Amino acid sequence: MAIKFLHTADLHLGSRMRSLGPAAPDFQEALIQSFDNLLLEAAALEVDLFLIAGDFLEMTEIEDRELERIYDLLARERSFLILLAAGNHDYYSPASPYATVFPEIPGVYAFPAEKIVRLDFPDLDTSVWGISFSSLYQETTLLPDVGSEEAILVYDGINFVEKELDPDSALTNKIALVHGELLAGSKAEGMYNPLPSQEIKNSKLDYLAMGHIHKASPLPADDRIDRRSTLAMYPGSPQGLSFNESGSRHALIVELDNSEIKSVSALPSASRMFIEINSQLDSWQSDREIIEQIVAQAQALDRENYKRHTYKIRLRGQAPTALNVPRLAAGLREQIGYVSLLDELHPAESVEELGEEQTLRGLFVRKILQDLTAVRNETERDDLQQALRLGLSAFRGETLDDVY
Ligand SMILES: [Mn+2]
Repeated sequence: MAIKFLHTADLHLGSRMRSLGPAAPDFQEALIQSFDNLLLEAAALEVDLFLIAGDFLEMTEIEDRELERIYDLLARERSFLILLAAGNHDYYSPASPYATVFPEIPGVYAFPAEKIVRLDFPDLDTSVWGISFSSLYQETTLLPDVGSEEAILVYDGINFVEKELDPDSALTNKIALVHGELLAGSKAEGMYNPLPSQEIKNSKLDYLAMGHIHKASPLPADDRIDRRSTLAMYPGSPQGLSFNESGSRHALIVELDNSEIKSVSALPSASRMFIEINSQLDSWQSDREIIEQIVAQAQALDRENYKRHTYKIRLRGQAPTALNVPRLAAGLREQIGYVSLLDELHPAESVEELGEEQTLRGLFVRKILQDLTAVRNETERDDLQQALRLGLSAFRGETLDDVY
């Protein structure tokens, strides 16, 4: 029988993201918003199961009011079940909400940490294995494989009912849910549940829903899926937490039919994005022209929602005369929201002429030009060009404390 499920992980709900400064509250809210959107999309797509492979909550940072909101979202009426395995940021303990409040929410199941549990869904002809982290670290492999179960629960449409252990009685579609680090080969060394790919390959699972790595696994083309092997995937974080997780993010929608993967597709999930833009400037450009150019670049990436994102913009090319970078940043904030500017501009003045002056400025320019002839890489060149430009600004008597 065919089933459809959503696979996500690493939501880190409740993360404070302090490094974002004034943008932090917007992104804290975006985390919860993105989860809410995923629940709504899952309903629209009529999935059977919603799988969360750990680091759902940022347990040491989450506020009680956020937890209440998440509880309300989980308790909202929906047509599918939510299954969760805890990771290193939200490990399962007797005091964790997974053990205290979650069991009261209908249709939500958090796998315990002390044993591998198999859940049977006879109506879906599907069994799901899973286990949670019990502490920050998990140095031995926990792969909830077919046959490794220590308890079986059968979903009767309302409750999970314990059944006698019978490993051979698993249903046709076989899925496992776990947080861990995928390793190449058969070596199993790591702090966060090392999962050797050889062991996964030898497993009897159809699909392994993983979490921990925030970068999504590449999507396999439908005609390239090895249907005799286990497909192990990371969906990546559905909402970026920093500029290390820039651009669009997604959850996975997987269709499984009689133990065969039919399709794996990406469901866009980020309500706000981290976006990096390089903008090439010319020395003749006015402030208005520069702002128009950068706004157009942001719009080209997301015409509808470009004002919701946060931007890191690298200014490159020739520095417009007496450019005031902080004022430019303020002008951009009026148009596109949170912006930080990285000044990587090159000086536009004729430095060779300046270098012939018998002045302190001439000496400074000659020294930099000499160093520039010996640079070993682009970074060194950019640094020297910026030093030259800032130095020349200082000689013109401009204040430097607002340059960044
Ligand atoms: Mn993790």
